[in-house]
Amino acid sequence: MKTLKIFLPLLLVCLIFNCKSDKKELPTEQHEEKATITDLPISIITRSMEFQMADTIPSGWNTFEYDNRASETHFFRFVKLPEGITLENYKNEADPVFEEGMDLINEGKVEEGFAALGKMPKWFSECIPSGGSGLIAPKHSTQTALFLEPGLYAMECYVKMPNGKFHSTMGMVKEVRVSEKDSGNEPPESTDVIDIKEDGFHFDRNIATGKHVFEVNVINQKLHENYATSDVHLAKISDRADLKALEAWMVWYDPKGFITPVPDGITFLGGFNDATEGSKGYFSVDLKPGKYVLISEVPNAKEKGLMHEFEVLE
Ligand SMILES: [Cu+2]
Repeated sequence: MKTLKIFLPLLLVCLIFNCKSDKKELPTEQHEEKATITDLPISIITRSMEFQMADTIPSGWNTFEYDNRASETHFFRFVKLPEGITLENYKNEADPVFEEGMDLINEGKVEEGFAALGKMPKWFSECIPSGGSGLIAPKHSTQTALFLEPGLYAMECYVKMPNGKFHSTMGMVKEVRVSEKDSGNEPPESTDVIDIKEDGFHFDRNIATGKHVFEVNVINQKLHENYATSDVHLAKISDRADLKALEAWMVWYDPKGFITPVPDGITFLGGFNDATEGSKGYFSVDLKPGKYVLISEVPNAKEKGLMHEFEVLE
């Protein structure tokens, strides 16, 4: 476990931080229907196990419209790479370490698995989680507004396939250049605020049906046992959903965690992925009446205050 602790910060930082959503201009008819963020969105499409997106985007505030047309739950996150490191390093030096570690854990060799994860290259700890979307269900789309500094980024999804392989090792990793040119966009106006503090989520209200733009403020950030940081995923929960099962599923290094299919009765609707303390991001959702949960991808989310049920009223 000591080795895990050594690599976790890297992993966590690199894997877990990311996103904010921004604004976009939708076609008129859609504009009326969506909880808009603003300005022209940057389109991301997944049809299977890939990200279809521009290779270079402006810096500053951008809204990302992530259209998950695949049959699996996915997400995207941006990790700012250290100077001199490219996606090739990420794919050739970091991803295989995760794969080896996860394979061993899946075989029941937990200590060996964590020891393998400890072999992460030194530069990995210098990666900066820069936000991203929350998990998004198949055939759903989500808008996320993020503030990105210029630089080179790895964009990835590390949900696992039913065979235990990370999506990132199956093609869901992409190099993105964030240029010096600023988008000129302002952050969106929010309808609801979720603060992440030392004691978890601060968001207590039941809210009304309709369009919402959630603002997520990372006031306090921490690295959890699974090297993940406190982030936000929103899911609609049906009466048959087992929230204990969901809580366990959110932990990627559990052989049954972060693997598809997601637990029964859970539909993920986006959120705000790992980001550094002091950062902020937005995501928009058109909410229907029913029960929902906000949850972080960390162990024991409930007792950490990072799992919060609420209701959307008519
Ligand atoms: Cu994925």
